[in-house]
Amino acid sequence: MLPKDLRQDFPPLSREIDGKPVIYLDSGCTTLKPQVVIDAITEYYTMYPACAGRSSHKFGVEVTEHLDSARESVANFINAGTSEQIVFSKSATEGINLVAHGIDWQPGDRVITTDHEHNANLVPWMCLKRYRGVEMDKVISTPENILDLEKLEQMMSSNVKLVTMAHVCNLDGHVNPVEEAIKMAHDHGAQVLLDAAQSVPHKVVDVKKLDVDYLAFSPHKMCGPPGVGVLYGREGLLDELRPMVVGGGCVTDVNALGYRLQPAPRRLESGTQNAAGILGTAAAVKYLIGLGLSEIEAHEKKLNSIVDESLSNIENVSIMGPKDPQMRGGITGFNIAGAGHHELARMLDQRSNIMVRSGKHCNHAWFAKHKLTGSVRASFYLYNTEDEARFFAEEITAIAQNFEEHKEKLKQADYSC
Ligand code: ALA
Repeated sequence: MLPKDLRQDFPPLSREIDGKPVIYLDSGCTTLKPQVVIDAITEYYTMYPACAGRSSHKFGVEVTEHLDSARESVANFINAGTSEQIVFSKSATEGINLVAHGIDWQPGDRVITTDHEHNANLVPWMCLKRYRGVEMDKVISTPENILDLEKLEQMMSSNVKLVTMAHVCNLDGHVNPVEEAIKMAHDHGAQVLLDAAQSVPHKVVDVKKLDVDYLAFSPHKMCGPPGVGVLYGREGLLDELRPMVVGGGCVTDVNALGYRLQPAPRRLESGTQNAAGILGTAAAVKYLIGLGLSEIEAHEKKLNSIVDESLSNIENVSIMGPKDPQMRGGITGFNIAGAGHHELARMLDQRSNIMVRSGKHCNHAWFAKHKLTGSVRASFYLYNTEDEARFFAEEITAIAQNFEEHKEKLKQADYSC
């Protein structure tokens, strides 16, 4: 069980807007940050606001030590063998690009991804296809939108260099069978990159147990600050990636003839690092470990089941992904027949400060393929309560029963402000 008083850790949850509390259900996009994370960021600016890994004065040494220890915490969090296997980038997107542009692609090499990837794990491969001639294919998912292992097996061949997929889908929260996919890819001599932006914040992720080659995730989706990403690489692999960005920090030596790159991770971290963000990330990791990832996962599933109990009985509501809410983590993606997703999101916001995301959720290709203009997505996290889940379900039920009337009110409210 999560502690009952943890909501006090999140300053925005004490806000009231128009006399009503805030119900934040957009954690799949970015989470709220607890005070300990805000404090860690502030500590950098107030105590040792220097460059890490550069200057030998006291501030420089302090910040370098804090960053080294942050790298250690992040490595332990996902059970990476050593902190050298952790690269700090500016986002998970950048981490994925470091792999995409770092691998030594040869003519005829192929990448296999899936048909439900977020743009961050699709556009980099499209880009390789467009500019470098790397072949790229997508596995068509099962009717429940899950990775189809049989189809993946049929697509594997000796020229597949990399298989990549989301660990957890950002549209509907389903977990892909990544252990089986990783084994299959390795049996065919391919490496695997997991986009773990929607899994690492919500469940125990152990890179050794997964036996994965690369894994990227986003601290800002797990109580940390934006502007930092994490890329994990299996021992030895990061040293083989060609740096995408070079300059200060990635070299041991430069002379008139050339340069010598540092070993990983620094060869992939050119430029001054986002020290405040990395220290905030370490604080977020500590916070999540203190609560327990298994407890967080169980809590989110409970909330999703509460919502599902009501929504699955409403005729004009269609929920995305697997039928069983236990298979959708903390995400409820849905549509109401005849109702616009953006209108629905604005209604929830205007009526009751319920903040959800609407649209294509940076997953344009999936919506294009299914001829849908978008969906509404409620994404729960550790600070949401059962009462909030029930209230959200009641609000959707009320709107679904009489969308047109609510739409009228939305228009009036829009014109009045
Ligand atoms: N990946 C983010 C989301 O799903 C942007 O909302």
